Amino acid sequence: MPAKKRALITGITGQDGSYLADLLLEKDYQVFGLVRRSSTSNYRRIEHLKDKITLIPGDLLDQMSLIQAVKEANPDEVYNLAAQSFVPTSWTSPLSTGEFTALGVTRMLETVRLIKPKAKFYQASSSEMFGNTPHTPQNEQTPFSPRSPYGVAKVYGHFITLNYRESYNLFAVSGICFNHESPRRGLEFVTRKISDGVVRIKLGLAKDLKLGNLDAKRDWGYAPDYCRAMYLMLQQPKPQDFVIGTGVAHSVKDFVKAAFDTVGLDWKKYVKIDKKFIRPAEVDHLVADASKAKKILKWKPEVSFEQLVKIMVEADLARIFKERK
Ligand code: NDP
Ligand code: GDR
Repeated sequence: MPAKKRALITGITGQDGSYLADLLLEKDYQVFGLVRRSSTSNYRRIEHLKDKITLIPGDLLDQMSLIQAVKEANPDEVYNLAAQSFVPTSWTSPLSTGEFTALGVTRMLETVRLIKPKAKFYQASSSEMFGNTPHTPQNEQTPFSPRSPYGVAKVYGHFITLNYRESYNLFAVSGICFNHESPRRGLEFVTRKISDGVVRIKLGLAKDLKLGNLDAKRDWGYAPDYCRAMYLMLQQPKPQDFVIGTGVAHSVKDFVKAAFDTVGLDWKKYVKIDKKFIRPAEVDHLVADASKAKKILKWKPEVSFEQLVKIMVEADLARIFKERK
């Protein structure tokens, strides 16, 4: 029997890391996940996988821990998903965001270069790198114009990945993913904040939902679809970068309306604007041109915006209902 393929995922406790682990296990990989210590366990997204994966302690800030992790996992594929990923936090903690989200990528690349240069490397780049670009839709050629310390850090991570590919001939690629959501999305991101808030209002547990800018537009897709694209990128004969998104943009208001409609409530009665959630600089409108991924990876999203909203609201309904019992 051929040996199983081995994958190391950084950020395995996050939304994407958990779905990617599900996918790679389905494909019969041996999955290793880098986990950093925190005072309380943060394994809820991978609880169902704990007997099937190997967790390795480590931190993007600690080069030695990364070296140990790559030695132990001896991976064929490395997915670098770990980052400080919440845009507002990047203004309150710009330096640590730079350490995790920018320099952390170099630490992972250096580790791979030194310990396992044949491993294929995926970097989680972001549509936030496009920021306030005047070009719509955005593809692999669109110039970057980031609007937050997070966006700036991701641009660094993107270019250092490209540079390691060109300087050292590593199979290192970036997926420029647009927003992707799911019932496993962190509660601070707008879609999950809305699906959770709507359910709380419906069940009489909250009176209103406080949000920031309702006019921003994003290209929202379903996280497992994007994890499939990450996997496909590392199965290609040559390393190259891809934009991943649905090609359809909706405003935050559209998401709000669709979510309230799902439970039969009028959003205008419940949504309040709170200045606290308005950002120092906004990214107004992002929408993907993923035609390269469609052509080369044969990738397309399976879940529509309307289905996504329904999946998220219904999952929060079921969860909160269960918690209350
Ligand atoms: P999450 O915020 O859900 O997960 C982030 C992960 O990074 C967590 O597992 C977290 O661990 C880990 N992490 C953070 N700092 C460190 C560190 N210093 N050392 C080790 N691990 C660390 O993000 P997503 O799953 O949503 O996103 C995955 C990646 O994709 C991120 O890089 C994000 O920036 C990027 N991205 C996401 C998009 C999206 O729409 N979801 C779109 C484009 C890019 P812990 O549990 O300990 O906090
Ligand atoms: P984003 O996602 O910044 O695009 O980054 P987020 O869901 O935080 O914001 C999307 C848009 O919603 C507006 N908004 C609010 N946002 C939050 N979080 N909370 C609110 O109350 C609120 N009200 C309005 C925001 O202003 C913004 O315009 C996500 C992250 O996953 C990044 O890591 C990733 O790189 C990008 O998506 C692509």
